Amino acid sequence: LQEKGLDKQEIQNILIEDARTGLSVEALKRAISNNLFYVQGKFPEIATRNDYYMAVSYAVRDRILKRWVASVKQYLDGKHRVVSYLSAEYLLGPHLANNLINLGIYKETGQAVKELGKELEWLIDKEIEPGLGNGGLGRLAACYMDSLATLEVPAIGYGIRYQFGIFEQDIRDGWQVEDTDNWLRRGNPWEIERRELNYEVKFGGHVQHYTDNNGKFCSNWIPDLVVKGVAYDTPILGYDVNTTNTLRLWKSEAPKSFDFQLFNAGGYNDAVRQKIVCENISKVLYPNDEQEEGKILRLQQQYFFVSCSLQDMLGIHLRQGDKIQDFYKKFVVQLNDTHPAIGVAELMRLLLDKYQLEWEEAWDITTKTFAYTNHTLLPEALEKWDLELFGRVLPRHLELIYEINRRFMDKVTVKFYGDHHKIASLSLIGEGPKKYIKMANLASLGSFAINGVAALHTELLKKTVLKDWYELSPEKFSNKTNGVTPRRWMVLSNPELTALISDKIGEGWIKNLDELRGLEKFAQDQDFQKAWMDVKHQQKVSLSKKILQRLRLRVDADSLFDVHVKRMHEYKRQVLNALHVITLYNRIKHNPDIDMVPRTVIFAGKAAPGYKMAKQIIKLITSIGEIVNNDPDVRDRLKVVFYPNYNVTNAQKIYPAADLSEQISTAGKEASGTGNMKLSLNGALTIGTLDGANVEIRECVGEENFFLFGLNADEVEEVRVNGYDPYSYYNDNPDLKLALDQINDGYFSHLNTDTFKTLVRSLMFDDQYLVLADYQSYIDAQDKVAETFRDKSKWAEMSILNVARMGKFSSDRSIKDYCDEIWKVKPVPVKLKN
Ligand code: B1H
Repeated sequence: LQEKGLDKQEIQNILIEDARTGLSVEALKRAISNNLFYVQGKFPEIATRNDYYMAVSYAVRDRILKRWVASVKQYLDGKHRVVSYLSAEYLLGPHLANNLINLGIYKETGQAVKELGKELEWLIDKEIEPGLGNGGLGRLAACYMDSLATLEVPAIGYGIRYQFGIFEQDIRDGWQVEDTDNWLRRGNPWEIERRELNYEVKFGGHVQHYTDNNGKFCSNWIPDLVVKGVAYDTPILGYDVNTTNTLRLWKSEAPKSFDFQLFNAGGYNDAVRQKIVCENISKVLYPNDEQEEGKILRLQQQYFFVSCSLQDMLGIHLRQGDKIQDFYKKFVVQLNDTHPAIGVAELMRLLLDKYQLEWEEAWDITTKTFAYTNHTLLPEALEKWDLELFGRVLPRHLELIYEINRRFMDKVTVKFYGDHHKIASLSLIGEGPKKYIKMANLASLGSFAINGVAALHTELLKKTVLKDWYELSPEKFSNKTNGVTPRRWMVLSNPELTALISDKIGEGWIKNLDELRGLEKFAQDQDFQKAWMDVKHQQKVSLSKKILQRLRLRVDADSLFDVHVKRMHEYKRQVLNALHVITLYNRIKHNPDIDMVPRTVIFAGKAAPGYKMAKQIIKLITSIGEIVNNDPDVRDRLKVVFYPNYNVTNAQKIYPAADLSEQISTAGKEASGTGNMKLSLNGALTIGTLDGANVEIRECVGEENFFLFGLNADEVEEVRVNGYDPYSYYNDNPDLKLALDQINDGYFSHLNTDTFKTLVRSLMFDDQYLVLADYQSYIDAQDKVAETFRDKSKWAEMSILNVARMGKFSSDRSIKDYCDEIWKVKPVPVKLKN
């Protein structure tokens, strides 16, 4: 720099700047040391692993902040249209490695940390992941945030900063036990608290009506509780771009800390209690996946984050000097299922009561703003709010919903005169012993677009749950098949396969997943097949080590890794898989010398704490494992693993090691699935039903590379209509009968016949999810899997072809489709000024 003729001060400035933003090993090293010293107040001799983790993270964050500031400035200066994603869940997973990859400094940081005498992997493994979601829906939101940034689309994700995320699962005596997820206990270097950015949110009380001086009819909501929402921002950096979007999560607090003047001695206790009530709203994530919970606190959570978010958007819009009428041009608001659907009524309230617009104008703006994604057809997941409860929490919104509905019903009654059934079905309010509000109807009416998350799901939506809405407004409907981000789900979690692929076809596929197609021509190449299977083997060895560490169970890395990982749910049919395991076990017991393909069957997944049946299924799996894994007759031919605490961190270790992906839900029940995509992308072959996105995966990879079994959605319906009798399947199939009898008789439960009583009864006499009907077809498909696995070269070829044809399932493709067909937004490349 001296040679370039810069003076001392200028050089000094560059060095300081470099320590904040430089991407070289030297700059990173200096940055990490600086952070350790100046942010943590530590020096190497006394610094803990977490101190180093924090120091590295802050160093990385500095580099992201530079891009973040540039992005926000550019969005505001250019008045660009912005996507606002409203989601009650974001299942982000660990940040550090992902940010290093997206910044392109993984290697450099590894080297810098090494030169400081530590290992980067050692720090990455230590990270506590933010588990602010239940399963697929929350993880989808995280993949979409990654793709939005990578595609350089201006976007804000809004949600809740739960103090406790999804519970930690432990297995004791074979049963699930829950522990709280205190993810913030060591601090969170990835968020920036924005104390100055806060909004008040009202709850309860009553509404006054009056006519103002101009004769205008006005409403005044007098709440009995006011909560403050404080913004916590997490930068979301795209891959290989400067674009850095914002994930803005709201934390609830009491509006003012104790205002002692206002309280007498008795009031003090009330004040403390109020503070706790306020803070409770963002305290904990509801751990139910696809089971609605009609609790007041849940409604408060939904309204809390939606109100903060809409106030924030309106503020951003108006601060730019634009007309309130143009709000929908600035923001398009995507509803991630109905959890934020109250936004429709809230935007109406803000436009009417705060900004004094007329009804028609407010409704016009509102219905041009929102778009709604439906994620499930399961009736138990459809959100309904008891009207009386709703009115107690949100009295003004109840009035508004009545008025929205009154106007809508007027139109519908004319249009469908006499069709009472249809009119009642379209109403926002359900009648019955108790009235209730139908959130899917509020979302559908208030949105200009409605989409399902896989082709089959969207078709079924139009035929069932949203049939009347489809007939009313077919133009609103479209399909947007889910996708997953290849950055986290390949580059980060499977660096070995990433290297092998990039070696053959370059790195373009990371941003343009269709380029994987280039692998097709190597599918039969012997050397490539070998290298491919070597990588898989290496991953299986790694996972085996984890299993040994965690469960003290030895598994054979040469065996077929048969992987069934997802939330525990009856419709996902982990029980069907368990019946197959028992059947394999019985074959061995029947013929101890049987020549069979060795298998390691790996399950993982959390059960909602209140979901008895799902918990019993976990116990069934662990109980089968106890018998099978300890039976000397079995030797190395069969092992059953229940890997505890399935989360993003663990998923990243499991997917790369999978040979076989279990996607065996009852046809018509899984809206899409995304684990199916991640597993296939990592080279697993799928055994699956024609459900959710499986249908499209099979179309893409080719039917010859997919192990299909079971009834399709139409046949499932037909069986039901004709009167399904599970008992007859039990009676007619000796293998199935034996397996169920064993469970029933306590073969796997120390002869305790109570343990699985409800489970067996439910299967034999009810079987909502047609497990018994699909049993034989599943066993046959599994036998075909095993036969195919014997031919290593064939298997490798199929695996390569699977990966080569997964391009469609990148979340980049999903997001492009949303941008073009629903949001009408364009990329805004962000330039860095140096
Ligand atoms: C999905 C949910 C869900 N669908 C309610 N619905 C929840 C519903 O806390 N709640 O009340 C939580 C989650 N989750 C999943 O969404 C589908 O089952 C998957 O098939 C789909 O892939 C995923 C993403 O679209």
